[in-house]
Amino acid sequence: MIRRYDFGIPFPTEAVVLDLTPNPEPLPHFTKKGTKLNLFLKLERDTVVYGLGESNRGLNKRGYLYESFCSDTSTHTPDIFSMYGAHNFLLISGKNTFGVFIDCPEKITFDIGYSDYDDLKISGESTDYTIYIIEEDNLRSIIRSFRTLIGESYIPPKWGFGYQQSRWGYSKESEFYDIADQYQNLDIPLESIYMDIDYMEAYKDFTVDPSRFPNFKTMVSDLRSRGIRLVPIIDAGVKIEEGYSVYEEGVEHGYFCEDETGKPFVAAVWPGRVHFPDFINPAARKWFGEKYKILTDCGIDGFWNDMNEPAIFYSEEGLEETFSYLDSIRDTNIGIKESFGMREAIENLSNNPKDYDRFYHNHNGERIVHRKLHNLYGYMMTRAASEGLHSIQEDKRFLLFSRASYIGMHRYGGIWTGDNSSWWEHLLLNIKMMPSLNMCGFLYSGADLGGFGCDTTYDLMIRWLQFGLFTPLMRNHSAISTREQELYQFSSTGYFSKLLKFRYRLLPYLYSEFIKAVKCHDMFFLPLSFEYEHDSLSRSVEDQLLIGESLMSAPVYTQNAAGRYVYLPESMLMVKFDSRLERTCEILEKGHHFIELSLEEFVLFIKRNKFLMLAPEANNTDSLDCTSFEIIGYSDQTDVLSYDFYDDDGISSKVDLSTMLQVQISKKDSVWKLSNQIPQIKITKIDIMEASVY
Ligand code: MIG
Repeated sequence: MIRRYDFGIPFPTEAVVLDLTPNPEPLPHFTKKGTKLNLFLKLERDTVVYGLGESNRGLNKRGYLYESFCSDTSTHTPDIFSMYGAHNFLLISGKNTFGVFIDCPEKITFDIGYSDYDDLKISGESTDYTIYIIEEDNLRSIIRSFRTLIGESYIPPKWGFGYQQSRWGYSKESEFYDIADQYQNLDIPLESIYMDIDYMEAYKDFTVDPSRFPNFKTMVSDLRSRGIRLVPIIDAGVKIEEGYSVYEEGVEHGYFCEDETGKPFVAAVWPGRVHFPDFINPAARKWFGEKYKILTDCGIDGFWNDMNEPAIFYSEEGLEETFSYLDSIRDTNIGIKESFGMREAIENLSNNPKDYDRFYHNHNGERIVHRKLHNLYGYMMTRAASEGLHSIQEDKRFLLFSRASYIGMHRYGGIWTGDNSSWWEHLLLNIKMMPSLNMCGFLYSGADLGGFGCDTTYDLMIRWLQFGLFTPLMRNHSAISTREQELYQFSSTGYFSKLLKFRYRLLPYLYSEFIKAVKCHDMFFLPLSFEYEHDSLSRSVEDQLLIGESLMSAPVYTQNAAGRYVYLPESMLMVKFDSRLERTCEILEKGHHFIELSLEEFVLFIKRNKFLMLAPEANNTDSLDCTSFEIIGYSDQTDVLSYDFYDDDGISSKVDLSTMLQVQISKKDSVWKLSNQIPQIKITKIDIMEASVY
């Protein structure tokens, strides 16, 4: 059951797709004070609070403070409150179990047992918001219900599940060919190479620098014929430059955000001074979205949208304030106070929340200050891109993901989790964040594997990839001037080749589970507690995840580990892969186990009476054979096992579960065989471990 409560005059964020009538009764569960957002709830000692999508710290959010305020937070230390996304959904699991979604694009603070461990406080300045309360029988049904409310998640093309290579700094044609050569010469799979800001001419959106990319179209098609796609970045800010058509059209039609006086607002990002397209205005959205055609006409079919919180290096007003402060102390005897003051003045130039009070959106002729709509900006930019791409080719799926987001954007694109660092802590954060993102509708997602900031290390890269094997977006990305981390930069290229080929063996299962999760409003990554709700130990497990209906992953995420402890809520089949990706299987009983795993080993688990279909190895999705499978599984006192397998051409927009195949195997005369006729697929080998044998 979903109930809606309106307060003030909520802005139509279009976060939800169901048109519910507001409930006139008082808001249940919470104590509400005043007209500003101010909710209070007493928590039991063992209440677990899930949710908040892209946010810091644990899977259980209890004990800390979080802000929903899309922020360009370059260093994700444990003390930060906001990240790039604003996902105002909580799932409270205690004596009263329910979901709550606060649909409000302004900043919101979630004090989840931080000021007082037993209190939950949700507050904000806004007087206009909608609250949805979702109640169902169990945690997973609450999520399904919430996801029905917010609508079906974005589906990428199948190639979006391949292994992708990115780095800030690739800046000329020869570099892209070189990356492709290095991967292919070493037989390491590669699906795509990303084009970061350096491909543009002076960081101008929808341009390709002709001096560094003299034959761009040819390059795109050459690489494409080798199975590799290029994925360019698009930034939110549009360079102010006479003669640059995007700038001129934007000014002419009034498509940019305006300052107080009605002139296009000036801020600075990579190109220097820019204007921000007013993505709140549908006409501006349409205009900007159609610009993607400039690149799709060159053969591009994937994009990532960046800097759309929006990130600001400085505003004119901010510069003015900084310079006048510096001038004011120039002739003084600069002491401690001024010395710190100077540093602060410079630091406050970028991403200063004051700047969000300095520009305005046009909403049907009504001027609304940016701060009140802040969390919608990245959402509406990505919506513009999605609608634009759809209008370019309606029947085709494009790859699209964003940095900033709000619930609702999950219908238009995925997200990556921004500028993490090459720290072991961020591998763990990646693991914990995935199910939270899924709760909020963001299924197509992943972190910068190997870490974006700082220098990566060989062992971290390996452990991160071993987890990345399972994330829908599997992209290695790093910052300019950090240690290079393309997989050929390390010595054991043979291992990386094997490991990534295994990603392609898994890919049909991942894809099938992903699409089923989208269509059934379900999760792809699940915390153990969502499946084993009555197993109390499962409630505190945050470093193991269920992946679809058959698998559990238990990645190693600590330096120098010789293995790890794993908790099994029921008996499972342990499948351990060695450095050659050869496997050994063993049935393990419910309980705690220490699993030895040297650096080049990892483990996955198959649940009771489930199996996994593995495709043959491949180096990209073009050459991936999704019709021939090996089956590994675990049978506990049953002679029949089945799996609903979904597959399609991976590119057309129509995705329909009615084409799903039921793959059923059964045991006769102690041999497992496919029991139904499925002409579309071939099963080459069946390897089922039976509990009775154990
Ligand atoms: O201010 O385009 O998060 O992935 O490599 C940095 C350069 C801008 C931030 C993105 C990152 C990207 C980088 N960008």
